[in-house]
Amino acid sequence: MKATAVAHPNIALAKYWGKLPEGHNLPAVPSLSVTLAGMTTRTEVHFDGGAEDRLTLDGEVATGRPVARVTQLLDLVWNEGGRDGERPRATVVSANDFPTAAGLASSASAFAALAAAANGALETDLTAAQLSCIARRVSASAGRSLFGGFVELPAGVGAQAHLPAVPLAGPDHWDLRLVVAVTTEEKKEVGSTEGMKHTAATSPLYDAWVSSAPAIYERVKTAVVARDLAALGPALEQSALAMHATAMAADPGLLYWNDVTLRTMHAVRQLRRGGPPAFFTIDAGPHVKVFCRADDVAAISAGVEAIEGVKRVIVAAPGEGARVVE
Ligand code: 2P0
Repeated sequence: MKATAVAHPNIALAKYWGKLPEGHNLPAVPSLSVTLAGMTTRTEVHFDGGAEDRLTLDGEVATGRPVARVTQLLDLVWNEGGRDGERPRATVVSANDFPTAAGLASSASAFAALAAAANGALETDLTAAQLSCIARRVSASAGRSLFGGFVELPAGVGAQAHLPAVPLAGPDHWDLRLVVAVTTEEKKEVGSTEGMKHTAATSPLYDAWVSSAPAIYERVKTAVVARDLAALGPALEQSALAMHATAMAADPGLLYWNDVTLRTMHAVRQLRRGGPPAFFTIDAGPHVKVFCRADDVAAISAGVEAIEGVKRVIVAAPGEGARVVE
């Protein structure tokens, strides 16, 4: 009744932003991500009974929504795994070896690790696809971290509950590097769940985003399959900028960028003029994530580190999916 699993964050090359109104946390647009090596969430689940589930995150006892999401996920593993009766409550201890404020989607690795650990502890023998579907229902991007390498999450259709992410190519498919420019040590103001709900409800650009995102995603996918960075770069920048433009047009507008975010985008475009190819993406926060070839990572990370206001850089390569380690 006890197991430990690890999982890694992922960064979307084609962004997910917005959910279908039907429920089950179904994405309104398809996304494509790369799971990262190096940064790890390690989660132990022990179904040791008691009145309610308990969660310790990075050494601190958590309460409220994070615990409710843990309970939701553990209930799903119990039910989908075909276990009957009352689920024993669990003690969950989770820790990240990377800073939560660095915009590296710690909810993705957290719920992927939790799904894998719960499946191990309960011996429910759910497949990676089933666990991906369960994690996706709690946090959509977490569904992608069940798999390593390059991973797709299709858009939902209607009110289907079953929608797992799908592995496209393993971590060895393409030796890309991600250079994260950390632009502030402050935590972001508006969480993703809340931000996308607000965008869908109030942005006049939301319908245009939903109808245009699939074509951008197809360009990203074709470029990833062909390992074509010159084709991937413009598509991944367009995906991020279209997502942010849509969120900025909400009422009131969501502005995830700071001055360093904007300066870094311009500097990355300047760096690649005559230099090695490098392209940026930005999630629901102020940090800038720059993709480049492994051979160019020293030059690109030195260039990014030198941008005024960048606090530090983190470099990551494609990595493995979630797995039980104990
Ligand atoms: C993504 N993001 O595709 C996009 C781009 C952030 C910006 O998925 O409400 O934590 O839990 O499903 O998955 C972050 O949102 O949101 C995210 P929920 P999630 O990576």
